[in-house]
Amino acid sequence: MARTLLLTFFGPFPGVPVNPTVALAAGVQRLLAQMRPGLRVVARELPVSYNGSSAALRAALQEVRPDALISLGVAVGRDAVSLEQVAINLDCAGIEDNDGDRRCDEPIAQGGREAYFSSLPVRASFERLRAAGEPVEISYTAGTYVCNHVFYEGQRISRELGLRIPAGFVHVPATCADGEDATEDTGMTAHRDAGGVVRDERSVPHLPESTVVRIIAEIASDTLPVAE
Ligand code: PCA
Repeated sequence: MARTLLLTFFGPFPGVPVNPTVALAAGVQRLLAQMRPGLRVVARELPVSYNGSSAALRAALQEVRPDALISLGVAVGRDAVSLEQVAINLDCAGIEDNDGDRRCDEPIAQGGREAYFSSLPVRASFERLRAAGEPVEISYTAGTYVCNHVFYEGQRISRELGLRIPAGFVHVPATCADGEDATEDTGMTAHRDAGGVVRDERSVPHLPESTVVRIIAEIASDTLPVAE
């Protein structure tokens, strides 16, 4: 039976008028259809909302019952694709979510575990991709905004639904079309709470979209390897 990957992505949020994960998810779906024809990829947009993302993620997990979950988000200012290692039980950001909800030091799940580690093959994918010269890193904070929230909820809700699946989060830098100037201004703001790195607002690092698509497809393929 074909195995299924649930790939989630986000739309715009304050400071990010165009979220690169929309195009990346579509690109990953296309590339995996070639690379791994036996793998079914369901891509779903989640709202950039604490409550809304939990509800949408639960509905998607219940409906799709995937064999793996990879969630994507942008962290403006980073210069490598980040395999996130740890999700923490905390919502706290200086910016509102898209429902106008601003949170400070609130637990995601009252009485829930303080943290979850990614169950994607983070170290193995990182080592393999780095050896191939790809711009990747392991990150130990996914921030405290909606991306960390979704990463935490992916772990918590999949367990609650009895799904024993690899689940994790990949943060991507700003992207540019292939061949475009990699430091072109995109009108994006780097928010530290959203995993961003605030250096020089005028020179946000960008990676070519095709590079990021390739890296995410490789991570997906490592997560659900071809059955023996
Ligand atoms: N990045 C934000 C939320 C949505 C997104 O793409 C974050 O890193 O929290």
